[in-house]
Amino acid sequence: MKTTTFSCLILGACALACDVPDTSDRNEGHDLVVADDDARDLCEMDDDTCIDDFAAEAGLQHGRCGVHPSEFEVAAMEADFLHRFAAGPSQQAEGARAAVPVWVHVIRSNTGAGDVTDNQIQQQITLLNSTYGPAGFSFALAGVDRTNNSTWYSMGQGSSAETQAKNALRKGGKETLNIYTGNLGGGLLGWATFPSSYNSSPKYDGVVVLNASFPGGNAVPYNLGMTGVHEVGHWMGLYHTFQGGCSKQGDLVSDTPPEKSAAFGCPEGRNTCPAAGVDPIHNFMDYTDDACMNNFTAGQAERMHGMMTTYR
Ligand SMILES: [Ca+2]
Ligand SMILES: [Ca+2]
Ligand SMILES: [Zn+2]
Repeated sequence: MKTTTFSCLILGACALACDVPDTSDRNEGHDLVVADDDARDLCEMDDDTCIDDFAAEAGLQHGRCGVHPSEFEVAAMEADFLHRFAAGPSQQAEGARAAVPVWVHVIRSNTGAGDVTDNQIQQQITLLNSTYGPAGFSFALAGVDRTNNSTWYSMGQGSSAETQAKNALRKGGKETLNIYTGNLGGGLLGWATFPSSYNSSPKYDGVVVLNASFPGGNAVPYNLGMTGVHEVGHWMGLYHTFQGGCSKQGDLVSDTPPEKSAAFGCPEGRNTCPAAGVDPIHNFMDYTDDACMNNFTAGQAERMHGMMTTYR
């Protein structure tokens, strides 16, 4: 375990500072330029709670979703966001935004196995509209393409297959949501890039979703399309509700009660942090079953609007 100093440039950025074990690959999904060595040195010496939170988060590396930024990466993203947000919106004023254009890239095996039907895709778009509508967002299908490539079909997060597929298939600019489907490696249901990584890696921008998680797929209990909803949440700038564990900063959204670790199933009344409020197990940004998820909070909606006007 090493100790270095992490400078607090941004309000709240150091709330999670701790020393954590020297593990690698905590997060491979984005393109922030941060030194791995700096990512770990963040807790008060012997702060067991802090260290436990980190361990819990690291243990979820291969859970429902592959998006697990370290606290250092979160701090870097928040710094970039606050800096750009202060400079004013890059895009349309709030309220004037058109529906988010959506390209769906269905990747199948060499023999064409693993298709996602047009009907399933339409159901996924409908679900995005019903789940994000209350937050003030809408989505419109811009196009669908289908590619047979067994290597891409079984892509893992951060793999060269992922890079190749995205370089070949991505459509549109920063405003366009690109969804890639396949039978993903690592047992993951999906992963996504954050808005702040678009500038440095535009071709990499987008979400990757397990084909069987689309509405009507066979990934029970994750086959109602909520993986798509969840991953798009990351694409629009949201963290998991359990980001940062019980720490004060948490997921950078004030009206989602802190949660020590991901919730699975639908554990009604779960309460893992001393702070007020039961765990937000019905939130789209937790890990619960699709049928258990039903909301974004007002704070999450506000954060997404800030992210979208700043980056997209
Ligand atoms: Ca919160
Ligand atoms: Ca609580
Ligand atoms: Zn996630």
